[in-house]
Amino acid sequence: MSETKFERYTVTTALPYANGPVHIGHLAGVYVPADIYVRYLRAQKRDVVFIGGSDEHGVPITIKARNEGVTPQAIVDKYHLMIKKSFEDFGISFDVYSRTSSPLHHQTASDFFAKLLHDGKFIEKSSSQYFDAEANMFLADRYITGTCPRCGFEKAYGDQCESCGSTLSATDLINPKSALSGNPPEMKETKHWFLPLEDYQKWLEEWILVGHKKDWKTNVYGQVKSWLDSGLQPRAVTRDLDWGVKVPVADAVGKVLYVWFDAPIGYISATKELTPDWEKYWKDEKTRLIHFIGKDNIVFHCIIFPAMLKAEGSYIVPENVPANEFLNLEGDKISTSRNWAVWLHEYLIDFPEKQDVLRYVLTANAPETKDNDFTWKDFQQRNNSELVAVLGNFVNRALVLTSKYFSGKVPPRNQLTEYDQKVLDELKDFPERIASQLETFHFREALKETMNLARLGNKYLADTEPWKVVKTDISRVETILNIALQIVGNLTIVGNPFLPFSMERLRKMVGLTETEWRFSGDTDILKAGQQLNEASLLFEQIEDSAVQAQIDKLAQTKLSNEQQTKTVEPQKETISFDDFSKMDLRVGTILEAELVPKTKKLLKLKIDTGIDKRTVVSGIAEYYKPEEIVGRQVVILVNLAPRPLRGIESQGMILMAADSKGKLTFVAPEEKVDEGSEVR
Ligand code: B3M
Ligand code: ZN
Repeated sequence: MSETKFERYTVTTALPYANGPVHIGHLAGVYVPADIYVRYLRAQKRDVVFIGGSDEHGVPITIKARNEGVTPQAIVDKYHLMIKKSFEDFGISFDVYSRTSSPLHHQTASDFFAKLLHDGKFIEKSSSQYFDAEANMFLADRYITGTCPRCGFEKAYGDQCESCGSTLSATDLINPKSALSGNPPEMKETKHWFLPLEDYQKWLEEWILVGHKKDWKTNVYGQVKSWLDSGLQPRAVTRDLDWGVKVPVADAVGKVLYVWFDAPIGYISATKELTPDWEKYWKDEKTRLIHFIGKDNIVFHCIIFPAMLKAEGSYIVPENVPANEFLNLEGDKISTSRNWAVWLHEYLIDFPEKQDVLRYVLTANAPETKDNDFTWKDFQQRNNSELVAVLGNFVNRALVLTSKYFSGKVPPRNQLTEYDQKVLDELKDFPERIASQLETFHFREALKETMNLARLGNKYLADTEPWKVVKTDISRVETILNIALQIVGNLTIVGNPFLPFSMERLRKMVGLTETEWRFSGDTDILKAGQQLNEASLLFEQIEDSAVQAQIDKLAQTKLSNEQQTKTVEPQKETISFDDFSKMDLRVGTILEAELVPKTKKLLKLKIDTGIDKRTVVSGIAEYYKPEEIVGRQVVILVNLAPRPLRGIESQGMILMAADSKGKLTFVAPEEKVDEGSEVR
């Protein structure tokens, strides 16, 4: 299993934004698979650099800093250290974990931009952008709020409405306001540099659509294809902002490189930080460049960054981008702002020494081809019935029996039965199969195969029953345990990329030091006569109470989120009693109700007001089904001037209570009263 074309590997992982801690979604999508891959490559003695770092620029960081009244640098310092430490503690074995606020990165990104500028690779364009005169600042989309044109939510952002989920552009917002001063922004001309992506369209099509149809994941390939099919456009690579890598042009005051321009260059700066010999990892065709990312980063890594690298001219482009889909948590999208996540640093405190359990669960359930769900019950189940019951149990039985019958010395292998031979043959095939899954980024499958090796061992012991045979045939027991121990020995190698902490402990128990892949498949990996060390349990049961505590913690989060999103409208202007009494409010009974044709929200109601029976059109169809409300009493404003709605004259208005999310519910008398009763 050797790859002839490539001499070395550059493996990068998406640089997490340093504005919050890392959660299980990041881990499952990017860092765990990348770490497994790199540990495997190292076991194959391939030349590999494993690159990570924090992405410390971009608007969300400046917003967080402003909200907390600190500098952006203070924000990124805090989270960079926190993220770096939790990766270390979790066994993500980066060769370098850098950061994009470092001077080396600023220099590298700035030089990269300058070279492209010098080579005429950019177009310069002026356009009108929102500007806050009081703050003297151009406004990034996130700095503008206003009413969503789609759903009417009043606190939508310039790039997105968090109420209805629509993607917006800042100029779509109704009544836009600057988040800085609260004033309506003005439009002002500003100049930016654009990378004309359309110039790279042909080349990208050749390289990816033709060249990588077979070896790239279908989710990645599909996204790239749809971008290319809709035609690439020039993309702005600079921004008006005071946080980031300064645009290296004399008159570009207050302008920085767009975060998505500088961040991927961070991979290069980090490699420079790691080794003076960095160029061979970036500029030699014999290097295999692999980007591990989540699906939301595909366009940046498969189109924009490659176009940048191509424009620069001296770099290689990625050979594969095995992007994952998303991991949800307990059926809900993971969200930093809603605190809906399992945070790595908290996991490490709540489950000390259980890094491998989480690594295992996130791999076994990895969102490789579709979004997947993490649940605490599944976490417990996979620990208890897979890690403990299969892997841990097998290893423990093999070691404990060896200790009991042979004082912990590896017994010799005597006469083999056909079954013994078959098991040994199967054992020999495992490493190759696991390797080929790992080479092609099928980490779930690779892990499943690894567990199947432990299953093979369990079944072998169950079938051969050494604990019974021991009474009659000790020589047979020697053979059985020798074979079981060969499986244990092999597990320490093939299991190491997935479960590095446990496999290190296991290696100590059996006295192995090597993790090199070439020692796997060896049916004499543990030599007869070799003394084993004392065995201890590899995995422990996780009790109900431990997962319940996590479930409770999430329930608490949900509760406090609900409370936080409840916003109360401020009180309106004072009115006189006369103003109030102009309204004629009556109790009526709904006689008939039907959906207004071709609408989703409107019901046409026939109401007995006591005064008459009249038609009212009401926007409540999302909350009430027509058949449910016939016979109900409601409060109706009867002297509202009639108005046509969808061609129907509405003669009054039903009173509804509306919460901050717009949910409507009837206001009605507590007990049945006569139609026409006044409300006052
Ligand atoms: N920080 C976005 C993200 O964390 C971004 C990745 C940069 S990779 C060069 O999803
Ligand atoms: Zn909306």
